[in-house]
Amino acid sequence: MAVHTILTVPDPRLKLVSRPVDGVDDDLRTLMDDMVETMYAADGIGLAAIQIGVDKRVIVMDLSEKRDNPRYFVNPVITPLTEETRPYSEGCLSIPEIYEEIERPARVKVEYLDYDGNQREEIAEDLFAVCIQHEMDHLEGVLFIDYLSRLKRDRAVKRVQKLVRSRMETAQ
Ligand code: GNR
Ligand code: NI
Repeated sequence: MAVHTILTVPDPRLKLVSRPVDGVDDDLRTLMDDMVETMYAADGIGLAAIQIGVDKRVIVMDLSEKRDNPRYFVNPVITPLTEETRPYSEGCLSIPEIYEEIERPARVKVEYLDYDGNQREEIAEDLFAVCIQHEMDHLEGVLFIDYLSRLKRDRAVKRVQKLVRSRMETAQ
């Protein structure tokens, strides 16, 4: 298993529309294992493959307290189940240290293939609903800052660039 570098804005790869996967095989499971390890190393609750530069429709997530319940979503499809929206202060590993309230549908249906390639369907609410919609957006090349005003978005990108540069200097 391997921890990968997480892309940050304004990396153009984060704007790509990810491609559906043919099916779940051992190569894809290796990618999913690496994504979980990368997500844990970065203290995230979710990760889309494009965040490590792979344009496949694959998401991993772990919403458990003990970080011992990784979940895998291949070729996910989301259907909103209500017009009711909920605000949540979102962050993103590709936009480090920026948090903004984003409104999303409160309940969605999620259809996907799991780690073993089995078709599954479930209802997402609360943080699960927030996170799966945030990750689905990554598969479409959309980031939560795209819902903000241009001024706020541009400021966020500049802050991230500054942060990433200062982290680079610290690492040298
Ligand atoms: O770790 C993450 N936390 C988070 C908090 C609120 C709403 C969404 C998220 S997802 C994020 C990890 C990430 O960037 N996934 O794409
Ligand atoms: Ni994100």
